[in-house]
Amino acid sequence: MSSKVLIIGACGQIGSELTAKLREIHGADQVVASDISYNNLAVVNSGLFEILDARDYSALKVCIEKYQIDTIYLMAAMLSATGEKYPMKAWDLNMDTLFHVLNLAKDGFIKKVFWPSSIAVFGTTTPKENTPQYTVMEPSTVYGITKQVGERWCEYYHNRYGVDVRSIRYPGIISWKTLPGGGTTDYAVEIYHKALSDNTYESFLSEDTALPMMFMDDAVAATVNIMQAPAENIKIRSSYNLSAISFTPEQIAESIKKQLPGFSMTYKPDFRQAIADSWPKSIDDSRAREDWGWKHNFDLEKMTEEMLTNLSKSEETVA
Ligand code: VAH
Repeated sequence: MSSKVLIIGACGQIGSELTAKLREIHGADQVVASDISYNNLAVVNSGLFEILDARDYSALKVCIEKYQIDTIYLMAAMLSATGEKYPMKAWDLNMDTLFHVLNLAKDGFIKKVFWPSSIAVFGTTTPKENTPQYTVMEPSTVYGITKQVGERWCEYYHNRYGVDVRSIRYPGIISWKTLPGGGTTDYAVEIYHKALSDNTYESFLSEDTALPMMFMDDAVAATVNIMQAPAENIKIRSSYNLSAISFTPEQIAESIKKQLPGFSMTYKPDFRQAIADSWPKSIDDSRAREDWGWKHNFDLEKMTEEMLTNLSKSEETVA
């Protein structure tokens, strides 16, 4: 029986673009997209799709057996800002789904797992510049705590049960196809939409808040690369640091002004400022580059051009 891929959380910001890429690589009939609702019709209508709540172990197992799934990308999670509003829901969603998938792998129902961690695993006591792969990790958000604990469990299931689980610590991800939801780095997506619609944007982070960021195409490429790498090359089974660019709201605003000279920015930090202040400014991802050949393609200027060009086209389409 041919192998099949299941993406959990396929309608989300990363899940939706990862689904498109995996359908391109494996063929649409080899990829099952799933989510708790049909809230991304591009994903739903372009291949196999299932309504699936991965907190329900039995439902997840039925889906795996129905399609003979052997690889799972677990992209469902409650992100940092929303997680602070609903701590126990964030813990339940982020941890229950991970345990179900790891146990299905341990028990031989699936062969391979991708699970996203985040630079949110780092906290205020972590070195902020060029944050190393191994360092102090005292996350102060529920989201970051779930990612830190999740990394420990991934490494444990690999070492104890031989589970082939692979993970990367995503920075903030910027994309134009699907809006993000509930993240602290979401300002870096909203700003492009507002630049085109209003020619101004009020940032909920202060102008000098540098954060590690990445354009979606690089994030999807990294995800595919780590999953296609030979198992022996994946020497870190907690999660790999990953980075591409680091910028502040002021710097992204300057990048936009080069293409939209009339654009203006204002700043009104909210509760997400404290979350951002607890995270690194830049990341050392040399181990990902050494072990499985990671390299990024998008710098800030190239990302801004890509975002404004595609959003303008999509808004023209909408108009
Ligand atoms: C968030 N976009 O803002 C996510 C990400 C590093 C940030 O994990 O919560």
